[in-house]
Amino acid sequence: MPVARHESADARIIAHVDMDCFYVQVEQRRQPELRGLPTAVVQYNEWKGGALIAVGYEARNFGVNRHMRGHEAKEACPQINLVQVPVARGKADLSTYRNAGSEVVSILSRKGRCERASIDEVYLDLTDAAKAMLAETPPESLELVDEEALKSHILGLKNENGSDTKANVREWLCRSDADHREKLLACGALIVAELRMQVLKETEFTCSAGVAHNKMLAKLASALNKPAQQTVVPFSSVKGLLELLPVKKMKQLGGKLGTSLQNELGVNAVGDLLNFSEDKLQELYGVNTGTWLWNTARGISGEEVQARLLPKSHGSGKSFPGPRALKTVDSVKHWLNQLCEELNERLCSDLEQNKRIARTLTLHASAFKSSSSDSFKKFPSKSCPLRYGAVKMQEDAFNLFQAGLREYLGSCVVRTQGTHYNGWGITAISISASKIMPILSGTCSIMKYFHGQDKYVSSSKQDEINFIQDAPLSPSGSENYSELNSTEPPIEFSAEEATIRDSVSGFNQQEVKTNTRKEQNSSCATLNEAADSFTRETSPSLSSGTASCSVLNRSKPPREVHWDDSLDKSVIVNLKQQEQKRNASKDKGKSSILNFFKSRNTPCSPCTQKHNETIQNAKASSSAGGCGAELNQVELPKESFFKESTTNIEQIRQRREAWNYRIEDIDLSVIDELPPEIQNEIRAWVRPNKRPKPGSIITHYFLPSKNS
Ligand code: TTP
Repeated sequence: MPVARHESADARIIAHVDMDCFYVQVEQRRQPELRGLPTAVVQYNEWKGGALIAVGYEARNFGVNRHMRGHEAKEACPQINLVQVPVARGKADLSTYRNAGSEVVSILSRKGRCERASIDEVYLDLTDAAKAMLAETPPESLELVDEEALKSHILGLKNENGSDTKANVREWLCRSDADHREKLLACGALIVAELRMQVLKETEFTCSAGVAHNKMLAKLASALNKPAQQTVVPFSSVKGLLELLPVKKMKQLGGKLGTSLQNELGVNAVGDLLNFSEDKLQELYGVNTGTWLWNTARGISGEEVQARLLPKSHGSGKSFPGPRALKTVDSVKHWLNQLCEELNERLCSDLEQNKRIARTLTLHASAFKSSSSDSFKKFPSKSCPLRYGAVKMQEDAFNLFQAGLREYLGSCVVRTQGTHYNGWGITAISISASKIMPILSGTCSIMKYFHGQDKYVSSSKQDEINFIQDAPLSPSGSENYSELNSTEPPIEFSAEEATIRDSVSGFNQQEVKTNTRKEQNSSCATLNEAADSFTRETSPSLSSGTASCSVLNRSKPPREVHWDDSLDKSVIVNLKQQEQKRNASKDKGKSSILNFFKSRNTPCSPCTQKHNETIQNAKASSSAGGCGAELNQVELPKESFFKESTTNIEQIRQRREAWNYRIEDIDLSVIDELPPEIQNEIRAWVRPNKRPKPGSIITHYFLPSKNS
């Protein structure tokens, strides 16, 4: 549902930047001999030449469009170059495109708040930059205006009597009698032109942009003049822009709501909405949507540009149209395994580079039943707490699938194995990771966890995954399903085969900034920093009596579907594996985890220092070897740091105070979801007459903050 937001009276300068035929440009940069030639990118599946997913502008001149397959494109334009999307694990691998998008974002974000809205589009809030320009070098004072800015399309600016267009634009940009808001808009246009030139210079990519007073108008404007152009929307031309705009072209109106406006109210253009009062629209569509429609008709939108350079979710999916539908449990399992491997790799990379973790795993599928009266029934989407590690994720995804299938078939019994056709088929399947949040180190991260975690996070046993949430498929059907947030633009799932464009779809976490940082420092350092959090967060497991890093051994089945388990062990194993690959040549035989401990010279607290010392000691007694062996050998002496946790309540309180941690800060509603030993201890805090159980491990959940 659209959300009506109050638009501030202060002028804002918002830009929407959209790359031109993005995948084609990426391929043309990779193969410069394709530049200037008709080119399109086709999907992995080769049936009829593969589905076109991106079409270059030279090819568009021949009538080639995205709804064609390769063969049709060849008919329309025999000389067209069809480049196949890169492939990994039997499916499209979009990492090259995501990374290319990151390059662009890193440039655009230099001038203002930047929201990465999809793999190739970005919103920018340039209000501050525009104000600064107006104060320091107002356009009217400029002797020379950039050529790129002079090519701007200013909506509503008349070019009378064949006058020089650029001269007109120059005059508009440099007006001294314009009102403050329009002057800021002119500054915005100059800034965006400069940014676009910079993008071209640094990445060789062209982009188009819209510059307006809000996101909605900027987005509409960026599509008006492509490729490599920009369009500016002064207030005075908003009415003209919306007057004839087909409702279905407006963001949020492409689906059922737009159809309802057309069918029920005869509203075909956004401007037609002006005929309805706010009351009437509220009466018909509810207060919020009614107000949103009323505002939209007037070009009013208070939606903020969110500071977001990283994706809100990651998704991986594949479709199996027509005869390729998956009809056996085994085939579904095979593909789920591929998707999970990819997703896990991306999540680990996100964790390593951005120190973010995802909380929720969701499975979506499109299915059919061969004999059914309710053949339109949708395959229910299923979610569960996300556990890191490909194997765990594969298990969970498969359990989600089975639960969905049971519900879909209306049967309690579903074969868990088999190569036989059972009267159902899967035509698309995807898994996504959402509720991604940063992990901060120490107490802070734990606090965040307690306050930020979803109430439904379960601590149920691994094999009894709680299906905590049925995430419905998007209204438009099966295709938009890597996105869990309905306010986001839909993600298109291309007809043949798709790795879903993550929500805010599909760009990678491999932020250029982070990459640059990574290049500057050693990748090990990044990993170490990430592992820092794990050290703390793994403490409960490490201290649980049998205290040993053997818990990191992947072969040991996990006890619970719970945050600490899902994060610590397998993530470290994953990170370790990644780093081992990188360091294989120079660091043979050494464990990255142990390297990490070794490299921590500046402990943030006495406690962590002891902790690190303990592990260092343990390391000293361990021999070099493979990951599992080495980690298994890190036997933690029971008499050391962990002994502290068995002190009496007074000591705990003192330590707690020393850490500046307040018990009131614990969200008690999540206590039941913690491991039993932690529950006992927190309850003891809450009811101080009850002593914590010996062998307490709570201290490790509330490690000192760096400052204390
Ligand atoms: P778009 O921005 O929709 O299109 P585009 O950049 O190719 O072309 P335009 O200049 O008209 O904006 O999509 C960005 C990329 O996303 C596109 O290059 C390929 C990919 N994509 C898909 O994989 N599947 C899809 O269904 C769509 C629409 C795009």
